[in-house]
Amino acid sequence: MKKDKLYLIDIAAVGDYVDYDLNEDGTGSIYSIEKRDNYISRKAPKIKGSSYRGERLEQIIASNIDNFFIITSIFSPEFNNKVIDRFLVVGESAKLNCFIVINKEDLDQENLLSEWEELYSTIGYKVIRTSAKTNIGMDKLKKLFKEKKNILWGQSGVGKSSLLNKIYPDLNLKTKLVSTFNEKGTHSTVTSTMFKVDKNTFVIDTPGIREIEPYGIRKEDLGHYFREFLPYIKNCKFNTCTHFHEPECAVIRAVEEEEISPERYDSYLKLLDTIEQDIIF
Ligand SMILES: Nc1nc2c(ncn2[C@@H]2O[C@H](COP(=O)(O)OP(=O)(O)OP(=O)(O)O)[C@@H](O)[C@H]2O)c(=O)[nH]1
Ligand SMILES: [Mg+2]
Ligand SMILES: [Zn+2]
Repeated sequence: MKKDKLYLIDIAAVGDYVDYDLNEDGTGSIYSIEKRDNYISRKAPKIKGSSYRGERLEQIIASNIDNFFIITSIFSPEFNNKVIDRFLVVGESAKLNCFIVINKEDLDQENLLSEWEELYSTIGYKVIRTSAKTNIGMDKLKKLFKEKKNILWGQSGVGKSSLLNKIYPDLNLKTKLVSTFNEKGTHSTVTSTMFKVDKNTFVIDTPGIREIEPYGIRKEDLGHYFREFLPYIKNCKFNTCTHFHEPECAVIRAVEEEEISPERYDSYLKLLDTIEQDIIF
């Protein structure tokens, strides 16, 4: 379980319950923030003011969420399983209900993604193919959103705002034309906003990001956020096993016996490599 951290880039986040006073001119002050049931975060991007004594700060994206929709696309930007696996680690470590949305389905003429779809479904994730252009999957998404607090997060340009506009046209969110969309990423959504779209249904549109680095995860815990590793982890010889070089590692054995996908294990190793061991809690 992750702990509340000392060093945050922002004090409050979308989804927080706060005590506040509002002035007549619309400005106000927040006095306190209620304890969060859960939250998702990442390491703040490497910009001025995003670190403290060399330590990257935590950026909280949203709190008190029911459903985490990881939005990806087939092209523009191109599908990348490594990115999904990183978002899944963020979602799993926050103990959220994670869904994988593969958008721009209209561009998948050759059904390129069926193997990925199968892999993630086998692991136990619900994968929803959508197209904000042809309306595929819109009903499914709308049903899943119902009576929940939902966050849509993913890389820039995958179509988060477009999907919300299709389902809830009144939102009228800003999106970017394909012709002007720059893969290096000028973002069309610039702040995270929560919308009440129904009596008990909320959706949070977020600015897309270029990179996702989970915050505050220890090397020996990372394997727990790869759901399909869980049945094997308890059989590793060492309970601090990082499933990398240790002898008698049940996860490595499961990869060798093709019970764990080599792509997922590769994602695991790459993430393991990015984790600094001396995290301040
Ligand atoms: N072909 C196709 N294009 C889509 C689809 N969904 C969105 N797009 C296009 O993708 C581009 C980016 O869409 P946005 O909705 O702005 O993407 P976003 O994820 O909200 O981007 P940021 O706000 O920057 O994070 C726009 O040109 C959309 O028209 C889709 O299903 N199919
Ligand atoms: Mg957007
Ligand atoms: Zn192991």
